[in-house]
Amino acid sequence: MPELKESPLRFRGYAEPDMAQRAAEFRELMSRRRTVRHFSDRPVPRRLIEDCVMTAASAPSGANQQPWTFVCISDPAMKTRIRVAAEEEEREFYSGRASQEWLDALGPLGTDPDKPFLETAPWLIAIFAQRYGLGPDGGKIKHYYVPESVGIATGLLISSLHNAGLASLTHTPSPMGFLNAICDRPDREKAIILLVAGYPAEDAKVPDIRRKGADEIIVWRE
Ligand code: IYR
Repeated sequence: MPELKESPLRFRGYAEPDMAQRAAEFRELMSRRRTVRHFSDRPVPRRLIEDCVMTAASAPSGANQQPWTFVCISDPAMKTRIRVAAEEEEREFYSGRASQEWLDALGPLGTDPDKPFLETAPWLIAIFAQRYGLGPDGGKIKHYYVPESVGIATGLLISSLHNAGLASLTHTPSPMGFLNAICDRPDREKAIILLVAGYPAEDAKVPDIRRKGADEIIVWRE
C-alpha cells in the first residue's frame, strides 16, 4: 500500500442562523436559473468562463481521475461549423428520428431544428467525458464513474455561470460525434453536452414551466 498523504481540510463553518440564511439565499438565486434559448452577441471575457470551468473542475470524480475535457469556443468560424453540423442532426431528429411521444414531450418547450444561438452566443463549451486516461507512457488508465463525474461537473458549471450573471443552455444534439472532429478530440473522449453560454437576448422569453415541489420529490424518513 502506498503511504497515505493527507492535508488539512479547509472547511469553513457558519453559525446556524447564517447557515439558514445562506441556504435560503442560494435557493433563491438558483431558482432564477432558466435554460435560455435566445442569446445576445455581447462578448463575455474569457477569464469569466475560465473561472466557471475551473469551479466545474472542482467536482468530485471517481478515484479523483477528473475524467473531463472542456473545449471553450468563441471562434466564429468554429461556431458556424458546429451550428451547421448540429442543425443537420436536429433536422433528422425532428423529422423522423424522434418518436411522436418524444416530440410531444418537447412541445411545451417550443424547440425546433434551428439553432441560431450556436452562432449568436459568445461561448460554446463542449464537455467531453474521457472513457479512459493516458499515462505518461501512453498506457490506458481506467476511469471510474465517468457519467456521474461529468454530470456533477456540468451541474457545477451551470451553477457557476448563473452565479456569475450568465445564462446557459444545455444543448444535446444527438448524435454528437461531429464535435470530436470539429474540436479535434480523440475517440476516447465522448461529447456529453454542448453548453451554450452568454447574456440572454434583451427580449428573451422562456417557456412557462413549473418545478416540482418538495412534497413531490423528497421522501423523508425521520
Ligand atoms: N436535442 C434536441 C431535442 C431536445 C431534447 C430534449 I430531452 C430537450 O429537453 C430539449 C431538446 C434539441 O436541442 O432541440
